[in-house]
Amino acid sequence: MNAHLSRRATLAGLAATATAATFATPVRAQQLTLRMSTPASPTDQRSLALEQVFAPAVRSFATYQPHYNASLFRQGTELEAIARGNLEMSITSPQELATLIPQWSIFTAGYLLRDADHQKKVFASPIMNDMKKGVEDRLGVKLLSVMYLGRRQLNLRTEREIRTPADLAGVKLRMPNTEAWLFLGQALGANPLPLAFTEIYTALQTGAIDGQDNPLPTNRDSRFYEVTKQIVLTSHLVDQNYIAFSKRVWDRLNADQQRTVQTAADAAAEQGRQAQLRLESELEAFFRERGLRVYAPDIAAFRTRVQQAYLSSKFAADWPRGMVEQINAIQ
Ligand code: KDO
Repeated sequence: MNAHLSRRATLAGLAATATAATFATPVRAQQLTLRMSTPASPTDQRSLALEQVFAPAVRSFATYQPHYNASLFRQGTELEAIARGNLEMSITSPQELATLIPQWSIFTAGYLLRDADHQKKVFASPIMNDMKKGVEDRLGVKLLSVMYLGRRQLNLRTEREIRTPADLAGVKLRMPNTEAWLFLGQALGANPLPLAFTEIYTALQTGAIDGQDNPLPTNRDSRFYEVTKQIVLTSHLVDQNYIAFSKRVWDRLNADQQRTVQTAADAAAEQGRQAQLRLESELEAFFRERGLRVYAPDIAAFRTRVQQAYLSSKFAADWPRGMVEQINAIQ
């Protein structure tokens, strides 16, 4: 806990230095390389959208340089890298933000956001202004746009049917390595084990874990279907990522360039969102053809248990007052 606090304080200091050191001369193409680090694969729809839409839009003043499969920075260390001035962009998540700014854990709660449209409207709404400003001020990171990863589903190598959270007792469920992610695994009724995204396939293959949770497009892209037997359609989290951009770099851009970056990020996020939605609607059939069982459990039982777990958790104490109700009210 103390280590956490001092890490937060250090990052706030770094971000302040970053802002003070900015200069306003417009940036030229040869000066600016936008290194983007992500654990995602190059064929993930978010990666494709950034390459196909974002990169060409900013080409006159910036070179977009993606690094996939966590090859530049380890999963979960990217925000710190941006805060320190060692990285320009990442695809971050509320779970990563929550490790540094606890109020962000509100978006790690299962069964809160309803769907992709709700997610997009919530991110654009004024209730997010303070949250976004907090990330800029404390980490030196601008959250440009929200990217839809999809509805997370359980994907298991075991055959036992899962109808309710009780059926997950003892199931070793891989989760990303943050406190908020591990809590989600526990809230679902499983025994959560932390593991980096890039290690999932081998862990499923060897039986080090019984399963993992990710949206259907990710399960296909990373070929998890080759080493699992069933997908349980819990839809427990409408998962979101954010295009994270260094505020230090942003402040070096002129107003036109800033507008271009913002528009390009929104357009890339939209392309990615539509692609993920299309894939989600097609992929159940794909997995069934490959021999997996794909079925819906008792979703009400999962929803009730997960929502109760979050509302009575220590995380909820950090959520901005009234924000759950405000999120629910956005149509
Ligand atoms: C994962 O590690 O399961 C996860 O889906 C978590 C997301 O927040 C996101 O970081 C994603 O991995 C990576 O981008 C890899 O697709």
